[in-house]
Amino acid sequence: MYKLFYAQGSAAMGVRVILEEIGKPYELIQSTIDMSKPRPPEQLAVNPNGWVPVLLWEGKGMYECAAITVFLCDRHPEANLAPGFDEPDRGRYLQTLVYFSNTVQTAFQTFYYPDRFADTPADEVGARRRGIRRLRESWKVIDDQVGDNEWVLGERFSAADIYLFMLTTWLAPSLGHPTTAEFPNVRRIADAVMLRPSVQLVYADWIASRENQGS
Ligand SMILES: N[C@@H](CCC(=O)N[C@@H](CS)C(=O)NCC(=O)O)C(=O)O
Repeated sequence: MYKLFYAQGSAAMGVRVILEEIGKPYELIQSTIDMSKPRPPEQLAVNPNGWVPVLLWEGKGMYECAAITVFLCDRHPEANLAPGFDEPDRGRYLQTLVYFSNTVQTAFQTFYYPDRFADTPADEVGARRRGIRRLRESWKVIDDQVGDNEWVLGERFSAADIYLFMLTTWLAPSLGHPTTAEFPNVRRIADAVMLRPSVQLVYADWIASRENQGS
């Protein structure tokens, strides 16, 4: 049985979608991304950084969303969420997951956690502004990479598409972020991923609030 330290709106939601797709039993352990609230000690024991997702299984634990994604998809090849070691798309799959993690997510962090990137509170406004510009730059690279392809890897759906969808849900145009309308290839994939039952379940609240806003 997998256990996932979880918080609404966080990167743990993408991991939960993958667990749903795999179809094995899992348990969510409620955590938080609220910086004023404590994290469960069991979560901190695995990830002293205090962020989610954190996955537990068979007495072991790990963190980092991209690493958990690779780990779970390799452990459950029957779910067909990732190219195998010798398949031609394996390189692009790994490249995209790592790029999402170290470049697109870092752009989001620069905006959402500017104190981690700015030396003084006064510098945080600039960090946020740079974060928004970096979002534009890094999403454009993905949009160009996708081009006319149906999915991130071309004709084959994969966990990289789920990851892409999760990251698009963090774009907040009301806060000055770009909208997915600027990245039509990304948007096409995100819209298709949203139709999957796993995503409808995990993102039900997000999908409902988006529909209420008429977007
Ligand atoms: N590099 C980590 C980043 C995870 C991350 O930033 N998680 C956020 C929510 S999306 C979080 O837990 N924030 C609260 C905190 O940093 O304490 C990953 O990809 O798993």
